[in-house]
Amino acid sequence: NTKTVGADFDAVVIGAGFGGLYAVHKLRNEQGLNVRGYDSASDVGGTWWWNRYPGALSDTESYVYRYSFDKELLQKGRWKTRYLTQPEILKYMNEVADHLDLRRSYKFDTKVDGAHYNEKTGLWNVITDSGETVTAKYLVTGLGLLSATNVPKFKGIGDFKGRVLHTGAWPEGVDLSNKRVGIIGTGSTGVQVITATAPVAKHLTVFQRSAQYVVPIGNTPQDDATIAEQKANYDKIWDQVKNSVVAFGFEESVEPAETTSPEERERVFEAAWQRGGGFYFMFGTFCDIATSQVANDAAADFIKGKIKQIVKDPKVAEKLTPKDLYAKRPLCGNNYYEVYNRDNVTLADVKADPIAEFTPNGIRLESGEEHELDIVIFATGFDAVDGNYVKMDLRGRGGVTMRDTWKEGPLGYLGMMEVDFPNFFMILGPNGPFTNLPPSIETQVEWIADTICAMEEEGVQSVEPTVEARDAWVGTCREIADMTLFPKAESWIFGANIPGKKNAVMFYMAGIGNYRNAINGVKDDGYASLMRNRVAEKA
Ligand code: FAD
Ligand code: NA7
Repeated sequence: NTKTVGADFDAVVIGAGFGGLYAVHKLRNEQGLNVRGYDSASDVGGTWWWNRYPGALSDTESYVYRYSFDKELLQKGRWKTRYLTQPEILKYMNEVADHLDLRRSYKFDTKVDGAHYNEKTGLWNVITDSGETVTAKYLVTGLGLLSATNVPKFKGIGDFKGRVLHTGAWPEGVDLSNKRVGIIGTGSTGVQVITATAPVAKHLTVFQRSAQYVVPIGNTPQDDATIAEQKANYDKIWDQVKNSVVAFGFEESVEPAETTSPEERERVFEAAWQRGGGFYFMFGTFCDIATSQVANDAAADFIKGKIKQIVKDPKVAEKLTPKDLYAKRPLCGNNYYEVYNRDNVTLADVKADPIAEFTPNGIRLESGEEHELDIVIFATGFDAVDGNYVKMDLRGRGGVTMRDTWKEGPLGYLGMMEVDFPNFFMILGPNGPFTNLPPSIETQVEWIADTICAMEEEGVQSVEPTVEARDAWVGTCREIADMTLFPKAESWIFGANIPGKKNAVMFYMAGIGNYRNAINGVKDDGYASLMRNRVAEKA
């Protein structure tokens, strides 16, 4: 019962994370389209299928790290703590897939190697590594923006007798207890895996390239009364989230630190430190930490003071003290700096003394110092945002490749579309919102589903953005990003973590509320910024 004449499916959806699953639900269950899903993972979950490392959890609070649309599951749900751990999120996503009967549309353990648009048929040819090629009118990609693992190359790694693991492709059954463990990387993931490993490992060596600002996470148990209140106020909560900036469930501060007295700043920062939460510390305390040097210094100095107080060895404290701005993805952890007071933990500063090579027994630094290890964990992050897109052989009109279109950095219209790629819809593509992600994913999937619905109703054969609209959107994203301090810090947010990757704007940083207004404006305007080909006009 495919509606598109001559196609195997109306739509192919790649990915079975939050994005892909919701897209299959909207297009298949609500719009009656014939949909095929693919994921290279063996089951649903996306990020939460792959990232099973010890300590993995979401640092968005439990009641807003979920879909807003499914009230039935919400009423059944019971989260134990303020944040959900990886097994809890994976369980939730399995419940969603069961509840909406999504699995039957998927082929798992199947990677999509490429997708080519055929101008004659107006269909996408989707090529998989199982040897199957299928055709579909619409291609919806939920490939994940933090999904393509970044695995740095080190000399001698093949000689290492121990085990090497990446947090983003974590196998079942790894036992770190009583092992000599090395962890490379101290980003959001590193902080989680470090704090979880230190208490169980025989010895932990942390290889830190950049020191980080880490505030407490505050993962407290959630009592029944709090959960009952969250359930009762659900509509109000989501209304606030979807009209906010970072969509984390708290009201962003409107008070500037610049004009606040030092005593009051200290009081506000201390309260936020006690409360916990990385995004809260950056956006819930004052409104100008991400934009004003003075405010940023104030927040940074407060955290630096905490490091000095917490870490007993002044030399270690110095190594842990960041030298750059507080303008990367804000981090939080469970007694992170306290880890370095433990007798079984060593901090290796690999900015001062870089990793020279892996040896059969461990890692040798340039100074000659060798760390003997049984297991090395790469917490080295991801080729973020466009990584999975340029890995695939994606070809649009006239055979133009996505790799080529994005060779100077990823572009994208509204974070969802690209010029020369008709009927191609990305979930969390480049230049989408920088927020707690499930509400942004829902926002985008709903817009994509509405657009497809309008096309079907009006007999539109294909849509794609105009060059002018795409360039204007990318320009807007650049302008907004340049109003913040984020471009001045080196991180994955601008592609700085991958050697050779061009610095590019990759997010719309004006918040989810403004983003929703912008994309709904395009819809309300009758999609004037899109080129739409009608079947009748083609004939
Ligand atoms: P993903 O969940 O990444 O799913 C993408 C799927 O696409 C994957 O399963 C992948 O196998 C599949 N895929 C990709 N390419 C192909 C291909 N060519 N063929 C077949 N399948 C393919 N976000 C927050 O908002 N708050 C948090 O606290 C938070 N914590 C995080 C912690 C970790 C450790 C990580 C890695 C990410 C975190 N994120 C967090 C971001 C998280 O990725 C998103 O919240 C969300 O899960 C993204 O969902 P998605 O469906 O867009 O992509
Ligand atoms: P991040 O934030 O990119 O962190 C990766 C870490 O790995 C960071 O400390 C890097 O140091 C370090 N790194 C990367 N390559 C190397 C090499 N070659 N040598 C030494 N150290 C290295 O990734 P995460 O997984 O922690 O977090 C990404 C997002 O995913 C996060 O926002 C969560 O939402 C989940 P650097 O800072 O570049 O000096």
